[in-house]
Parts: sequence; C-alpha cells; structure tokens
Amino acid sequence: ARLLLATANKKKLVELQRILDLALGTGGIELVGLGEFPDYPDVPETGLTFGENALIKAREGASRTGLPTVADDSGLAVDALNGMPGVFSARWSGAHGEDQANLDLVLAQIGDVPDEHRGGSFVCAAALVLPNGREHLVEGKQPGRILRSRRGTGGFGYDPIFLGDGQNRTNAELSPAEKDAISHRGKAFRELSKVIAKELPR
Ligand code: ITT
Repeated sequence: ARLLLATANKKKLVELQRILDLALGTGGIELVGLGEFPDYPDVPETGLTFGENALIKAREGASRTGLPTVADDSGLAVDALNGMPGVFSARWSGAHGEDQANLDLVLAQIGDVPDEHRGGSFVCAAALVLPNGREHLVEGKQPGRILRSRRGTGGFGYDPIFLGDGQNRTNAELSPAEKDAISHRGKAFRELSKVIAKELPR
C-alpha cells in the first residue's frame, strides 16, 4: 500500500520515514513524499491547535492525491510564554522555516527566567486521513525545559535549546534513534503506526 507523507519539511520527513519504517517494517508500506507531486500547493495552516493543523494537511493530501495520507503538525510550547510559539513554531520570527531566527527569538523572549520557570514541551499531532474519509488523530509530547544557550548539532528546529526531562543531553546531542525513542514525534507516530497497520493491511 502507498502512503503519502504530507510534509514540506525535509528534516521532519527524514524523522517520520525512520520512525514509520522501524514501527511498520520495510516492504509493507511504501512511503511517498510530496516531492512526487511538483504542483502541490502551499496549504494554509489556519488551525488553532496542532491537531486541527495536522488534519488540515492530511485531508488536503488525501483529496489531492487519492492516497491514504499522514501529516505531522508540531512545535514547542513554552510555559513562560503561555504556550507559545506553539502552532506558530515554524514561523515565530516571521518567515517560514527560519529555524535559527525562531530559536534566537524564543531565547530572547524567555530571557533569564530561573530554571524552575523554564519548562516547556514539544508536541506532535499525527493525523491519518483515508481516501474513504476515515480520519485518525493522535498526539505525542516530550516534556522538558529550555536552556539558556544552544548545545549540539543534531535534530532540527529548537532541539539545541531543549533538555528533555530525565536527560543530560539536549535533543540535538542525542543520536537519531535516541531522539526518536523519547520525542513527541516518536511517541505520536508509533501510536499512529498501529492504526496504519489496521487500516492499510499489507
Ligand atoms: P509541514 O507543515 O510541511 O509539515 P513545517 O515545518 O511547516 O512543515 P509545522 O508547521 O508542524 O511544520 O512546524 C514545526 C516546527 O516546530 C518546526 O519548524 C520546528 O521549528 C518545530 N519543531 C517541530 N518538531 C521539532 C523537533 O523534533 N525538534 C525541534 N523543533 C521542532
């Protein structure tokens, strides 16, 4: 069965592919990226929650391609910023996908607040929409706190300033497999993979 991964974010795509391959095994599901659809439009993410945006992206993919489609909407919710940047994580500093500028702005906004007020979570909503209209939505979270400066070069986005609970390395200092084991995206897509296995039998 072919399954569309509806994301334009290359780093996210790599993680999604890795997590789903591990969960579902190779051979059963053929993952298709948006690159196979050159005229695919920029889909406005108008939802107020991660779940709404994940469904918007997955519905668009399923209706445009006729393929079962999974989508990820994710971001960093910082307690001291009342949950922001949240659904605006990819465009917090203005332009879309400017990871460095987004991270710098969050650091500037949280400033020097003490450790006990530096809590936050990565959140990932994962949606599956089938051509027959059936929809599934799950969510994964990674709780942790926001550091005062960057550490590490792995991962993407806000990973260099995020220390997960119980960890002594930032998400950007973990190996890919270590990040997947505890990340919001790993949790959400391992759960969604069970639904995929039921809905898309080999
Ligand atoms: P698509 O909508 O095409 O999937 P996008 O990058 O616009 O790609 P989102 O709207 O879901 O995706 O925004 C996700 C942002 O949240 C991403 O750009 C990062 O800034 C942040 N983010 C999400 N997951 C992350 C992770 O695992 N590590 C670090 N930052 C992450």
